[in-house]
Amino acid sequence: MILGGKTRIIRPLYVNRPLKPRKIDLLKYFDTIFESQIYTNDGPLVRELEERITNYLGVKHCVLITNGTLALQMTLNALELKGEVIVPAFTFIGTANALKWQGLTPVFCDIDMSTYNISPGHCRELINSNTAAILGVHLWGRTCDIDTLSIMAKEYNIPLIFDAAHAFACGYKNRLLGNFGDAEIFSFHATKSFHTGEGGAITTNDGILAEKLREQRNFGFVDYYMTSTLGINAKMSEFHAAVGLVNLDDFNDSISKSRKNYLLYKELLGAFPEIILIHYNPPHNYHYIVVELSDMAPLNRDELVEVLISENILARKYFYPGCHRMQPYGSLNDFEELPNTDYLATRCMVLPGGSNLKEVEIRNICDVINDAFEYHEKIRKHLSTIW
Ligand code: T4K
Repeated sequence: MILGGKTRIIRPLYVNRPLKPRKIDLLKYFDTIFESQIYTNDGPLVRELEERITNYLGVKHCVLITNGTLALQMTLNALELKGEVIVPAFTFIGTANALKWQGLTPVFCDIDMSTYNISPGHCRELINSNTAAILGVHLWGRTCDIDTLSIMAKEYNIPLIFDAAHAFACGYKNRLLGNFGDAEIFSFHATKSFHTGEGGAITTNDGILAEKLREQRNFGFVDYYMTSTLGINAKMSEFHAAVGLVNLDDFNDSISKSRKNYLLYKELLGAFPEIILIHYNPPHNYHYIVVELSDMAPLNRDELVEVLISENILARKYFYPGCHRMQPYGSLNDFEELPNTDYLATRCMVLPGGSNLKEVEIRNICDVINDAFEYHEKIRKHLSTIW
């Protein structure tokens, strides 16, 4: 299509279409909401979902929050951090922004090429007397080097927090994420493997922290009149919790479908030695189809994304260009050097994935990649006339 003609893909294929909650079950929950007239403020469905998530993850406490960004901010606030926080630049901008909104300074760390996550070696180099905490991100559900980071955090007596926004149902050494560091946060945004439409959670095994977070999410109230802390409104509504309860019933089935789709991609992309599909260790949610293009590929990442978009395959360049090159931290021309981050940010892309994708759609996507590589010279010439 980029060279003319018609695309074979009529329905646009998005990265991570949301899981559809079953309507009948959702309406039953809505009936109970209308019947009780409790719409929000720590209602029964929020409490039920919190209990089911604690059981699912095997963690002691789950505090549901309006979204993942606020979950991060609340955690940073509850830990009363001041100064610098070491965080990878290769993440969604929301991770860094949560720090900035809390008056903290993000100090961008490079990534380890074996995990694409925070490099423990570089992290250690960045620690100084102003370091208030380490914030690791389990990008695409691949786990950070939790053991090394835990030892380091203990050694310097600083909190360790994990942004597990992508990582619901992913595990590390026989335990599901949500159990590590001082606290972990999840995003339950519509695009995540498990979602509540908008939403998030903080999980922790620290009961005092969990109690503080519960008060904090409701303006700091401990009873009708008195507050214990600087609070905010970060409550999840009953309607969002209802979506979560229905989705949780179907979640394991959804993971199986995502895994099947991931494995089909693995088989078909195996035909292209220049495309590396990132590997997942089980347990994993298999939600993201992340590929890295080697420098031997006939088209580079940006060229291939352009071709895919012209064919209605809405691939995304997550997480280009890296937070260190984005406002308010830097710009495309004014940034700190982070060699691994800069390398990956120009070579990685996310293809449509998740449980909604059909086998024929995956086959079509791989056929388009095949054609794009075959006609790479014409495509490159064409793109050079429009870029
Ligand atoms: N930490 C990390 C590591 C994160 O990745 C995120 C969020 C956070 C923290 C913060 O968590 P939240 O505060 O968001 O809970 C999306 C999501 O909005 C964001 O949640 C996510 N990470 C980020 C990676 O992706 P955009 O701006 O790229 O989303 P958008 O609207 O372009 O949607 C992506 C694709 O999904 C589109 O191709 C269309 C499809 N889509 C999207 C929505 C919203 C649907 O099919 N239906 C929908 O309802 O940020």
